Amino acid sequence: MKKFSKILIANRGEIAIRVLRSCKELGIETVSVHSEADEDSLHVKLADESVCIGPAKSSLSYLNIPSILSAAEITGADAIHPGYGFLAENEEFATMCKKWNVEFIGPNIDCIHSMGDKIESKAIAKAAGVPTLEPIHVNELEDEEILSQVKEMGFPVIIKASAGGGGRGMRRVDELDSVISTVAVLKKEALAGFGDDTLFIEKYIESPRHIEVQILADKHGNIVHVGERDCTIQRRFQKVIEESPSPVLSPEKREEICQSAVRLARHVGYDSAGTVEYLYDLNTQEFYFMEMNTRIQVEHPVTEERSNIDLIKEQILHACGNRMRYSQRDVELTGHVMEFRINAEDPATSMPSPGLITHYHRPGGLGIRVDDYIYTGYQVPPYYDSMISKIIVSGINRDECINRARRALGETVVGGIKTNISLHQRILADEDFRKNSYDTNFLAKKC
Ligand code: MV4
Repeated sequence: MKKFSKILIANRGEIAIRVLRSCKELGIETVSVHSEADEDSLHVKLADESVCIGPAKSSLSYLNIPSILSAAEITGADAIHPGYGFLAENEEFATMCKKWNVEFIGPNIDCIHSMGDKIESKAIAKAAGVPTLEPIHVNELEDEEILSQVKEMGFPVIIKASAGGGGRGMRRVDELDSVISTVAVLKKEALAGFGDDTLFIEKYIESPRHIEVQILADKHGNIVHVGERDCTIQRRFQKVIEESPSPVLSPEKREEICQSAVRLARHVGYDSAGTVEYLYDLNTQEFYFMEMNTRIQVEHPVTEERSNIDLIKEQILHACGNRMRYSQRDVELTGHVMEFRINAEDPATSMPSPGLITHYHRPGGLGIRVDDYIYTGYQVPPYYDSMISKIIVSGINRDECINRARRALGETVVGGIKTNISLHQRILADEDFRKNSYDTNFLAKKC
């Protein structure tokens, strides 16, 4: 087995710790990096060594490419794991890693590039035979042509920025009179926000579920899927609860959606861990490709708990050139798993609530996994993402999972700051959630 000797982890919080754990089990030395605000963070204490890469502000530290590459150089790291967020899907960073002869643990640069553009990735998905919503290419058309094509498509439609994401740069439109004015507003917003005013229009799905498929691929053309996750419970485009299996898919649809993700991965020459996102239309039971995320995601533990596969360990081994240790037949998915993102935030307003954790008690018992980075006496800094912990709950079926989750969240104590634990408890008590009768509008309507 080929192995890196030292990996630098270019991230913080729970994901930095999560990556450290896989490195340690592989016998690989670890370097963490930290900002001036993170000197007391657990990812610094748990690594073999740590390098300060800049001030608190992430643009000057966790996003500071020269600083991170210098840290790799002086510590002799032969690879960098970016985690998620920050530099995980940054083509320039992956290119700089190659130039400085340090392995970027992720897919090849061509995949990062082509999947980073919504219009290009959609065209590639279509070419791979993956169902897509047919786009109207706004920037290539005169106003009159846009209107006639939208009329043919039928309302409602949604206008999206090609460079947008996370719900930014998109608007639903319900009548012809608003199309041209909304295009103008979104173009301006997209140019200011992403430096690119490319827009497209597609049919608006009124009652969608967000379903995504986990992919694992090596550098020798071997690709498997590790089942799907249902991430429909979101608030303002932030995922709140993720689960697997999706309770809305028939076995036949599940096989279809998972195989289509493998087809896309094969078509683009994918060679790492990745996720293909879909909208699943509850009214027609059809699924449509949305985007592909070329990184390990926050909710990867949901898949790990159902498959018993350490996705980050495999990702590291594949980056080093090893062959996949699993065939599709070896991937066995069992039970029902849910992940609850615990955020340092006011549950009433979703505003961040950083500060001193005066007391922390994490839940335990059968079927509970906690991926966190906080401890009693830790000061949650105000500069970064507000997620402090993920509680991952496994059960034999969805009912047991829900009842176990209510028990586990009830045991959890985070003193000194506000958290969204009460929001989770309200969702778990909701009749429609329990009956699996909801779409992506659930939290906007209810909580
Ligand atoms: C849509 C849609 C309905 N129809 N596209 C929001 C984030 C971005 N990744 C895609 N999004 C949506 N695209 C069409 N054609 C509804 C959403 C959407 C959504 C999607 C997934 C999870 C939660 C959501 C909440 C609101 C809107």
